[in-house]
Amino acid sequence: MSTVNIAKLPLHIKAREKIYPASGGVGRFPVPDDKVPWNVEWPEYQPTDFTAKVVAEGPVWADPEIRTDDSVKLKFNQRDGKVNRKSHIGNYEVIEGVPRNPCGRTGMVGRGFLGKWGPNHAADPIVTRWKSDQHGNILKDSETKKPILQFVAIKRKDTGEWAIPGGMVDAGDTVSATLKREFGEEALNSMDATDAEKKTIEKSVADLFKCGIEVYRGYVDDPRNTDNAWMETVAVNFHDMSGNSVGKFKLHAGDDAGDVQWADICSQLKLFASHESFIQKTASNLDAHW
Ligand code: RP5
Repeated sequence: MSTVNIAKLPLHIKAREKIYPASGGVGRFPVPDDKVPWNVEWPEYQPTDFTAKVVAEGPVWADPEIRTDDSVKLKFNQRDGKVNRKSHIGNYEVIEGVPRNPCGRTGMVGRGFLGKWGPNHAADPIVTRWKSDQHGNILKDSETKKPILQFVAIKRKDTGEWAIPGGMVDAGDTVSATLKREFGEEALNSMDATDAEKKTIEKSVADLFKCGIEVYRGYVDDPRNTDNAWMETVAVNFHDMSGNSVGKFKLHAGDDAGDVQWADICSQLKLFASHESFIQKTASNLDAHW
């Protein structure tokens, strides 16, 4: 695979946010737009070194500290046992044994809350249906005259933002298994349904997830990214065309209402990381209102 061509990647913004999420106020070294590319000389750059305690303690999902321990040999830019250290976007640089973010400076070194050095792979299931009234008529936007699409959105606990219910690909796991598992864990588990209803829902999900359309594969502008660890994802759209499958299930219920919902898709949406762009692409593929 070729080396990453940074000129083709969008400028990361959320990966440079002043305060690192859920860190209790850890700040990044401010990086202006023109200093993001690594090929711009910047001797004054002094990134914050931050690895969250939960990562440094060495849980199974995290790599060891490679900057101080020479005995650890991770195989970057390739499959390393059960861990996929290949990037979706090409070979990344490894400087003095440590991977370097292909999208440029973030104002922080170490891994923050990310477990892996280099790419941390995720999968994002975009489950959609047409918005309809109580008679089943599809609703259109009054200005664009295009049908309104809805997607299953969850509210993230770390940043409080709405997001696609994605998750990390576990070592040895596949993207397709992760898509289904994360949707089940993050969206369906919080539904107010009986066990029998849950069985029906699971069957509908299994059928719907048999054919999805890949919407995006690559780098995610995630607020947890650092100079040495970053998120990548594969986002796949599962559209319930008739609304009779997953689309007929009510999502928010119970006391915790609002944590999972069918959200209307339009250009005013504000979502976690790069999720807006995945949703916009989905709306465009289905010729829906944006
Ligand atoms: C984002 O982080 C991905 O697009 C995915 O939605 C998510 C995975 O992280 P966790 O939700 O498991 O924290 O970059």
